[in-house]
Amino acid sequence: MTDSTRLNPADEIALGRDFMTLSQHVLSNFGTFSAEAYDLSALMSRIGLAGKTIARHLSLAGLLENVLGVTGETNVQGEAVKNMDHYANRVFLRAFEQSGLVCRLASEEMEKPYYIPENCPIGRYTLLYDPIDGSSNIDVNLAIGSIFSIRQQEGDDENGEAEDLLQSGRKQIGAGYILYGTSTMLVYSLGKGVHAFTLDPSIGEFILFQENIHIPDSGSTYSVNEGNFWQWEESMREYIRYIHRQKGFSARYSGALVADIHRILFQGGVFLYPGTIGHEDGKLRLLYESAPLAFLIEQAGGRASTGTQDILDVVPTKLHSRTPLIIGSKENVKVVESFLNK
Ligand code: AHM
Ligand code: MG
Repeated sequence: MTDSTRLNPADEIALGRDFMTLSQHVLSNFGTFSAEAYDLSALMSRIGLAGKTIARHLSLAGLLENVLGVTGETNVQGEAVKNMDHYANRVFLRAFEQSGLVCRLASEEMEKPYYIPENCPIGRYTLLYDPIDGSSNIDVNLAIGSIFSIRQQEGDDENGEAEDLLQSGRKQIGAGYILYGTSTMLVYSLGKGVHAFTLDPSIGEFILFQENIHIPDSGSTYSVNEGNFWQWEESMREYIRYIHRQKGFSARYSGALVADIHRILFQGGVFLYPGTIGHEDGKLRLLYESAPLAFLIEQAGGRASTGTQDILDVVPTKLHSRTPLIIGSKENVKVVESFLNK
């Protein structure tokens, strides 16, 4: 007689893998079945749903109308809004309507936070996000991402100015990104390590790819837009000249921060977006780009700095504040800082 509870070893392994889904992982990562663990598991699951919906839409770009191209509008940053920016922003809002989880969302594409009043009595969290990171890659079918940051909802923000969000990145309770690349991946941290998932489209689930990722302490990739060379401070130029003289370094810059950070998370190195003449704080926004990635990279054992201060200690003056970003392996970040602080 065969034991009806057993499969052959290969099937058992495959089944075990398929059942470590994102929501399951959040629960096991917490190690408790507390209300908070269930809330955050449900919240991550909704973020995953937004990612799946965006990935599906992107896979049909060029076939459907209004996936590529621009809407004709300009966002609060003064940038042309792409159809995908607009769509992905709406996807996140819809994913959290009637969820009871998130009272308020704030994103790169909205001047002020978006409230979901029916969620507020019980929704204890604020979600900050960049719906599409690397927008210039959309129309040429290259990798792009979404970035998210989870904070506790504090106060009632009566005037809608989100002043309670003007606090350092240490206030984040979770962060991560979704990478729409050759496969769709979701990487998250809730302050207990960094964990990566790959979307299996055939079952519609993010399945664990690797947990407790540790970024190498140093790496040989540097990722920066060298087209800005003459717009930088001399100290930054000196660092790049130094890199050019080192053996074995490779430049890798994709135009999407999420994709570049993903490479560095797994292989080591440093990503830089320094200030430029007239834009001393650089391009990247603190609350929903730099701070969440800093949270994630620190959790993986790396560092994120403005050049003079840890990114997670920077207090923004407004919702859409920008900051210079130097992020990656701790040894590489230290070398950059040594040039900038000479
Ligand atoms: P976006 O969110 O509007 O796409 O802007 C952020 C992107 C990053 O993904 C990328 O690293 C950077 O802007 C590229 O900017 P540049 O073209 O100036 O190098
Ligand atoms: Mg962005």
